Amino acid sequence: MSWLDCGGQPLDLSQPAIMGVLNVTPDSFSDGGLWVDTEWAIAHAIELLDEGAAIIDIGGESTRPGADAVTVSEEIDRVIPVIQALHQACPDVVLSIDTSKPPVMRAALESGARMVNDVNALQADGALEVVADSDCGICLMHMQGIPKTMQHQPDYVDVVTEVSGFLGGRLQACADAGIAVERIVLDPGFGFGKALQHNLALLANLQQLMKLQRPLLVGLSRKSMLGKITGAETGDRMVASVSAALLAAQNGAAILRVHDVAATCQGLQVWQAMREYTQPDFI
Ligand code: 8Y7
Repeated sequence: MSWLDCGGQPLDLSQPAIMGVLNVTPDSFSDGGLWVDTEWAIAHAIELLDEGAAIIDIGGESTRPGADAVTVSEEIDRVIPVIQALHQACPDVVLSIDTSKPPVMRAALESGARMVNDVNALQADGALEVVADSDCGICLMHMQGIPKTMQHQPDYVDVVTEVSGFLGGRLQACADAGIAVERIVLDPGFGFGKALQHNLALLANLQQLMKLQRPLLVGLSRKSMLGKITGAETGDRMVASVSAALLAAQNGAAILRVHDVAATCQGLQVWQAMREYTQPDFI
């Protein structure tokens, strides 16, 4: 369980790996569309890699609460030039395509992406087939509802059991489609149709999701739950984000999806030093 098969190459997960967020959207909620230009996107990706990211997650459609959908061609026009250029500049880096649209997945995989990050867990028509036809890594995320309305009234009887049940079902759907389990990582989907108490229940009980026997990816970076807890605005949540990432790592998360890569790496170094001291056999 300490590696993920991404495009035929193992991604080491014996220590938590950092997935750096690269938004190529004009309306993305925390970067405010700073990185819309291809050249700037590439420069930012290289910065994230230098800071310690193992994966770059490239997204062309904002999934922030209330965001409008974009068309397939618009999304392709935004992300494909960035993926092609990054693949050429850094062929060994794991590039992840953040999309729910099968044609965008296919175009990205053909351009060098080695992972699909789907907040819709491959439920779109044809999505399972695109991933089954390739050898990419795949992140299956839980969401209740759709981005436009998901935060209106999140509703669960037992959020941890329900998220776990959903992810188990999608794991089975992948197995039925012929996708090797070694390629799959699971994500509870913090903030995707979840109130603060649901997010906290999931963070505190990540171990329960580990019973599905797949590595966990978590995205807590700059999210509104951190704003609710601290009162800090989106651009001022780095300390809260790093703290949340460390708590997730402590509770078993294998991949941390973050905006502030350097700060998260620094936090992880402290956590790892303590872990190596207390559990030398664990390394
Ligand atoms: C997540 C994500 C976002 C997450 C995975 C944001 C695309 C909102 N959050 N993908 N995407 N997990 N797998 O805050 O938590 O960046 S978008």
